[in-house]
Amino acid sequence: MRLSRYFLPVLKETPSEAQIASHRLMLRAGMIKQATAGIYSWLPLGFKILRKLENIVHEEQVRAGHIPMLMPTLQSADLWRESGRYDDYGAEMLRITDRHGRDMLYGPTNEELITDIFRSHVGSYKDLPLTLYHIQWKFRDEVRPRFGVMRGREFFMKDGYNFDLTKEDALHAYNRHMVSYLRTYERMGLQAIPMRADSGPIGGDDTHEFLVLADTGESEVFYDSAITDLRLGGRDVNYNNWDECAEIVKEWTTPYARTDETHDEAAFNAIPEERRKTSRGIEVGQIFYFGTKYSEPMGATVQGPDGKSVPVHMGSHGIGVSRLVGAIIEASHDDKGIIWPEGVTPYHAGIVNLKQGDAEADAACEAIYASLNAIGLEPLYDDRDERAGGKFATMDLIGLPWRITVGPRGLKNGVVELTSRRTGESEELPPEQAIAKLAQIYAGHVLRPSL
Ligand code: P5A
Repeated sequence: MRLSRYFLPVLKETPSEAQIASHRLMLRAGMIKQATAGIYSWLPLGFKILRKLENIVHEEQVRAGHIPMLMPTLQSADLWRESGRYDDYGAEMLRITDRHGRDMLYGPTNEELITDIFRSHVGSYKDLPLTLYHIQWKFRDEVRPRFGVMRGREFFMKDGYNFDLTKEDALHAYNRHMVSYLRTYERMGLQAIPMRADSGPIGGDDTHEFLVLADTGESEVFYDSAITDLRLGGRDVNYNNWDECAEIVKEWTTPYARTDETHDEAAFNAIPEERRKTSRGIEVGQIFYFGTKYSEPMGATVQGPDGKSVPVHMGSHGIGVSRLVGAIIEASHDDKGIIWPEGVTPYHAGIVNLKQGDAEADAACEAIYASLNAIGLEPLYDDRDERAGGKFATMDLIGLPWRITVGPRGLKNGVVELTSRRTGESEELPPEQAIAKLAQIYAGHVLRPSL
């Protein structure tokens, strides 16, 4: 992409309404624009990152054997009356009446709708286990939408639902989801810690939230610092191996880690003092096992091997995809702007032409631009006729992890400058070597042509 032809409305001033770094930086970097309280338009740069995160979520879900589909945003109130949640859900549910006077709602979650699909089409235990998921907009009329996309009213969520014959099968689905979520966050360059939590309006006894530690998080969390040393390291998990999944879950859930809702002071105090940590956290996902809470009232049953009809065991699993954009920025920024991890960066490298209009500099930039594209990387070329300082400031603000700076002085010696956004360190290299280095850096990442 050439910056002169892109739509990147960066702001010079810090918007006064933004209280936390991610909100401020998303507005300044031209990623989002508020449409109305808690509802945002995703401008091209923000949209590109949202799609990248969505792709990673899809890939990890499909890898775990879960099946993608798409349900609508608007739902009929009737299904929610069947489960008993229409009245329970309260003011957070946006209720709408259509022209025929029918009660509708903008879905805050999809347990009812998916249970209706299941009961309409599945009748035998032989069709189990089954996990369906989608990534779709949700609406919750939050009392205090704030912090930009972190607590929006409209937000983008991956929600998955497992259907199993027995509790034991459903607990494997729970473990499988926990492991797939750990892999997902890790690919996004994040450490999200599973913490025992409260199930709230979704229900059930077994639930873990995934929290990214950050001072600006809305939840208070208590944990054993030993948990922050754990890594999956991209481990290629075999999801059909129940023991392998259970072992990973055990490793990640044994150290104490809880949100304030389930915090147990006595258990916390049993940890050696130097490992006892209290912090704030951003909830980027939550998984639930709730047994037959929905299948029983809604009649989602299957015929078991003995011919008897039994309600299925279910769980649901959510990832806050739009919230993750803010969470990654909270975890990775500095005074100058965002610092995208390589796995999610909207463009792999920026190209800054220090002397636009200079035949040699322009030609060198064009050649680098073409070479990066040819190896499947997406460069963002700042080809505007602007001062170098302004170009650097924009690149730093939008946070591409690597920048290639091209100027007549370097070209005289046959070199360009390759700079890391994270460390600020620069190296002078011939253009081919800079390209080869970027190819190496991104070798472990899936490079898909993205929007
Ligand atoms: C699990 C999937 C559920 O809704 N039903 C289907 C279950 N869980 S949840 O914890 O309530 O939400 C899942 C994740 O969605 C994100 N999230 C939000 N993101 C932005 N703004 C909001 N107002 C908001 N509310 C929830 C969180 O990341 C949460 O973990």
